[in-house]
Amino acid sequence: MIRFVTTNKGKLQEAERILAGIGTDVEMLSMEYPEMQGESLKEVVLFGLNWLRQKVEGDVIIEDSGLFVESLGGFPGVFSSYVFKTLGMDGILKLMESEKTRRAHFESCIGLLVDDEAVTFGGTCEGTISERTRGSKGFGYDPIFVPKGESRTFGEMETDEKNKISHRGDAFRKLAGYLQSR
Ligand code: ITT
Repeated sequence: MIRFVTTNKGKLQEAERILAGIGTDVEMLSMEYPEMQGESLKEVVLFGLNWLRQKVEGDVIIEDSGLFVESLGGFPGVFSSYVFKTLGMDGILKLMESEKTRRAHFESCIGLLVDDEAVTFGGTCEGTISERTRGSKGFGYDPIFVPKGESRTFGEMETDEKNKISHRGDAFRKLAGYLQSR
């Protein structure tokens, strides 16, 4: 069993599906931790883990993710959570209204605190931003992100399909490999 400190049930579900593959149960620890405004997701994760070190007992994971839109200079990136709550998906689509270059990618960074040591695992997923929202599965920006090689958005995919190609799937498979090798 491993504890996942997150407030996002969508993330939890994706993590559960992958870690079930190695026989590891995931328990949600729904609490907020400070997300410093860093340059990279890894910085944010390491800061969060360090803060949690004094607050929780035992081994835990956290995960920080972001959507990086090329024509917007990587925005919203590390500000993805704030931008989702303020501008939202419609705001992103509006910013890109006349934009032909729609390339974007998602990044995920998992931080694991194990035996008081911090280890990180990264994952990415290339794709494009759709012209309009499509689908209601998943969470967050899923309805406007079309992964490379697909015509559907993540919002039109089941969890297992998304996991196979997503940034989070990529990162959680690396974590699974690490946990198995210990
Ligand atoms: P935590 O409690 O785990 O921090 P959160 O929802 O705040 O949950 P993040 O800060 O990692 O998570 O997320 C940044 C934003 O990017 C947030 O608005 C998410 O909804 C969105 N996001 C992250 N991963 C996503 C994914 O796989 N698909 C769509 N949107 C995603």
